[in-house]
Amino acid sequence: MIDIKKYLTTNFIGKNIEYYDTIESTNIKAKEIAGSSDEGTVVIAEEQTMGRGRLGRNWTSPKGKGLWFSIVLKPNINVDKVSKITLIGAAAVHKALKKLGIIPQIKWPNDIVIGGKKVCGILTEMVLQDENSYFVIMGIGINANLSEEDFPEELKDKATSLKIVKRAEIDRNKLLACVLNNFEELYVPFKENDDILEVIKISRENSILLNKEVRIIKGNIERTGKAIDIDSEGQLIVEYKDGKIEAILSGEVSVRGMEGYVDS
Ligand code: BT5
Repeated sequence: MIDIKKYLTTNFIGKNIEYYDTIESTNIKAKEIAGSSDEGTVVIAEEQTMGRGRLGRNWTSPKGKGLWFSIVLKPNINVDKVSKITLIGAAAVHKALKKLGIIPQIKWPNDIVIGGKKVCGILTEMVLQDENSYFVIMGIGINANLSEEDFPEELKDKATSLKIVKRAEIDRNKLLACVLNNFEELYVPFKENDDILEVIKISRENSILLNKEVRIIKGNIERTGKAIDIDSEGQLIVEYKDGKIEAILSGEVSVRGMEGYVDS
């Protein structure tokens, strides 16, 4: 059972919670209810039967073991700024894990990784409301209390959980509240003043990509270069072999040839 009220210090994130035992995907449900829900409404489920990653991938979401949730956001921002919300989510999760005594790494833009294995993924989607406005749904999956046997075979050497890392059961209520508290603190300056200074600092300082060789995959075009920075807009700056520099706003980025890190 998820009950976080006593740990929440937010003004609007998590004030309304829709809690499900089993659901297809919290992102799908959040999209359905976005129009009739207040900003900050959180949809959470004990289990997802069709948990989703980016580009139609699956997200393994076994019952009672993780934190599978989505937040309804209504920022009044241009479409090109939406990808920053994923970085805000990653920074909020990073801060919460640090409080648990874990120092994870962030794989720009949407993964949190511990010891080379993925522990959290973020899927940010937009829902068109009318011609000029849309809502944003940010879904976060955190592997809290999964054991080795809860992961399907193909994820066993790519994924981990907080329980595996800490060798102890995690208090999901405290962790979720902490993520939501951190998220609101980082989201409000962004929403009001387009300020993501702290988010960028966290992204840079904990990046698993910076100064590493990366493979940039866009559709079926693939290029290799070195990740040299995350700029103040949250873009990944990549220097290609031919010396050309590109700022990548979002998209598919794979890490190549890094010891101990298995790409997902
Ligand atoms: C993501 O996609 O990492 C975004 C995951 C978002 C999940 C949340 S849960 C709540 C909300 N509701 C949803 O339906 N989704 C969101 P991507 O970067 O495309 O990574 C997907 C890949 O991660 C898969 O192809 C697997 O290789 C791997 N994967 C799947 N389940 C995993 C898990 N539980 N832990 C670690 N890796 C996993």
